[in-house]
Amino acid sequence: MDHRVTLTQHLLREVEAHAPGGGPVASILAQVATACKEIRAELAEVGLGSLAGMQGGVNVQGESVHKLDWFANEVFTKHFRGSGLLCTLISEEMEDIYHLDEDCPRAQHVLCYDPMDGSSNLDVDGAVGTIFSVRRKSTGKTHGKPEEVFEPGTEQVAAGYVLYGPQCMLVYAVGGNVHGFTLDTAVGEFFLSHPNIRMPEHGKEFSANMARLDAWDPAFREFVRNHSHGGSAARSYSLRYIGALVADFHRALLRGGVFFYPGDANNPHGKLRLLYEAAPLAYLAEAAGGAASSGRERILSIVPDGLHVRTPLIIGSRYEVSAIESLLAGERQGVANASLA
Ligand code: AHM
Ligand code: MG
Repeated sequence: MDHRVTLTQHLLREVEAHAPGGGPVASILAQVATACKEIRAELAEVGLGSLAGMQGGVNVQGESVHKLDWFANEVFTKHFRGSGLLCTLISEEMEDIYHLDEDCPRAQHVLCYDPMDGSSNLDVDGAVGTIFSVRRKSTGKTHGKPEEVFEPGTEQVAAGYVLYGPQCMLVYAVGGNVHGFTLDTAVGEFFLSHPNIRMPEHGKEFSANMARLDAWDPAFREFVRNHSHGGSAARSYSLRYIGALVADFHRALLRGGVFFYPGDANNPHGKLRLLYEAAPLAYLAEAAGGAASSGRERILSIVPDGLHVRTPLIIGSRYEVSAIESLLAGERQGVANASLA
């Protein structure tokens, strides 16, 4: 039987080699994987147990909380409290930072995460995910405060996601390398299945909530129209939308193409959160040779000024991301010229 590389073996080798101070980062990612296995086990049984349905109440974003949103967040806090691995947790489900005083003297890192991404899919047995990002804790005045993570996404030292689909996959990036693992449920281990993932230069699919088309910048409508079958562009696309960012991004990572969630007049920054959704996936996309933009700037350059700030997101293959950026830039130029005329 061929030797199979476990996630733990891989982390010890890869993270030590590529991330400064790699040892703790490898342990953090291994602990994230353990937490996600616990979440996955619960997801597999959810229709039979007591975690189906809504928790009641809304989170900091004003969104209804599923019992599994809450459960998944608890799994993370439980696995890291007292572990000595992390100083601070920042989650979509917690308004404030979760500072682990007792772990801080030793721990060197902060974890930003969305424990249950795409949770509206839970009611229909659709794909959901977990997104995670590791940053170094600050040693200055911001230590233990939200401002600790008010740094651009380039400061991330590792990022990744788990996709709870027909298979459970964990994908992580560190030091410009992206690797994917598939959970062998019989063994309870993630094994390397997708080494050195590279995002195709362009793809055949785009992904967006098309019900919002009329609310977006005209540039997005132009992209869709030009790239529809019979449109003016050389390439034409099929539309794919799962409604869980992890699942839609995963498809773009493996097959190429683009996902976008623009802003509109009511929500100029769109829906997706920078620290634990856009920035980690942007880190992965760039490491795999793809791109991620807000339409105005590189996602990894944006400096957050709050834990739950949002950003428009255009992410995927370089060709498609830059095609949309060019249309947006052309539109801004047109507006500027019109105001001068
Ligand atoms: P969530 O983290 O609260 O589940 O919200 C984020 C999700 C993303 O997974 C997905 O890309 C997006 O919301 C879908 O939004 P919409 O239903 O507006 O298309
Ligand atoms: Mg989310």
